[in-house]
Amino acid sequence: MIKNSYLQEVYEQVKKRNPGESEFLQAVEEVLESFEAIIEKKPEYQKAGLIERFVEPERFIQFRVPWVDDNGKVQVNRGFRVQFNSAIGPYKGGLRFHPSVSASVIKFLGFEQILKNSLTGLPMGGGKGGSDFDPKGKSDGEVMRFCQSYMTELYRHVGQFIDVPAGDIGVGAREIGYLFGQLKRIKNEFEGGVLTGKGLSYGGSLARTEATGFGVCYFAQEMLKCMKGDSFEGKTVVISGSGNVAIFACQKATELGAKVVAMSDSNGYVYDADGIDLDAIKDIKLNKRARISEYVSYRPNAKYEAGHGIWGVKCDIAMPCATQNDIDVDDAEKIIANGAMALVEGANMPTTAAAVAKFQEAGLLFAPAKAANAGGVATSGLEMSQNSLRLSWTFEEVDARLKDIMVGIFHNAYDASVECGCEGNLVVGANVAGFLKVADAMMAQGIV
Ligand code: NDP
Ligand code: 2IT
Repeated sequence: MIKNSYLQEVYEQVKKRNPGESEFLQAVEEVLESFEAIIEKKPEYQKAGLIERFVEPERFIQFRVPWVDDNGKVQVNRGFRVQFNSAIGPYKGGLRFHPSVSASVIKFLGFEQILKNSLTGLPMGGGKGGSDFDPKGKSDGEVMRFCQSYMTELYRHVGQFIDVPAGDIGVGAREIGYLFGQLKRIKNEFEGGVLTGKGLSYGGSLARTEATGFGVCYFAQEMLKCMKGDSFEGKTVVISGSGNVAIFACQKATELGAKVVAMSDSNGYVYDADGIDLDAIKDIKLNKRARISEYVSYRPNAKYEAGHGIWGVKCDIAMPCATQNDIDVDDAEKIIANGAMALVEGANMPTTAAAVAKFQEAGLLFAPAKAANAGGVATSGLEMSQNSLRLSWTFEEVDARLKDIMVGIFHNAYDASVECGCEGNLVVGANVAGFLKVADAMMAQGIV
């Protein structure tokens, strides 16, 4: 519930302008609620129409993506890119290929990205894009033709100083390669820093693949240490998803001494009391692009259950790393009843607003996505730095920078929560800390 009348008015306008866009409205409402903590101390923001401008994308692009499938049939998908805010740097954010992608999903992700990118301390504005294309079950040739068609429109809107896409759900190294190849061909230019998440042979950064999942754990590690004097050592962890973020969160949590006992995909979850065998998951998901149900053929003692029951598995630390609104109030109640101490968001907005409130009431440590999963885009920023320098850093060097950035984000968010009078509320802390830098830049640049 937003109480400040200026923020309320802005939110009413957002609702009117974006009818039915539930994910976007959910993200905006949470952020505006956090701004209650600062808005009365900053009357200049209202005078400059700052919040009205902040919630309206600078540009929203929607386009047709026609391509021909392996049967010779013409398929048409919808492509999007939102260029939300360029106050502190070129637009930056991933591309998502998933049938659920809509204007609302892209706008919520782009909006969150503004604050996340600001928290990294690197000069990146906020953007996001994607398509309702479903890569599942498509041949390599189909994925390539789709990517080429998508880039045949997107190329006019991107550039290392304009807008720099990367991966997200359904977009990994294969897709980035096809997108880069087509962009280079159209522009007749090898512009390294125009996409991130590139392969290592053509300008990618070591540790970018691992960065989001590793970063989630570095953030959680600092949070556990500073807020509870604790660590991952001996903890039981449940991770939803089994994609890029989930896999490397599992790897790092295990390296830090935890036991991950369950992982999932959109069909169901596996439970392995001995700890997830990550080589098996990597083989199933990265090599075979198959379903997680196959895990039981690698580990006969493990159990597979179809459906969404993963949050009923007892754990100390829950890490949703799949998609938005994965954890609702029922799931939250199960996690709390099972005695968990922390909820760490690896995916973007994986917890419904009502579920977040439950966790906070129950006193769990709560690490919000835009802080906890910022390691991916931070390392994309480091990839851009290396592209500009025409140099490559070692894995250890990139990983060390990533770790420093994640520790820094925790402390910025925590300190902001203290300044806002709600010590330990990292939702408010991350929103406010991310926003103040963007707001300062927007104020300095006039009414644009
Ligand atoms: P991937 O495509 O690699 O993996 C996505 C995983 O989530 C898969 O296991 C997938 O299952 C599952 N999933 C996707 N949609 C749904 C759904 N509707 N219901 C249930 N499960 C679903 O994506 P990433 O790992 O890259 O992304 C995961 C999350 O992390 C997203 O929220 C993304 O925005 C966020 N993120 C990603 C970053 C990155 O660098 N890649 C950076 C920061 C955040 P299935 O295979 O069955 O579809
Ligand atoms: O949600 C995210 O931060 C990402 N998908 C990563 C974006 C990026 O530009 O690396």
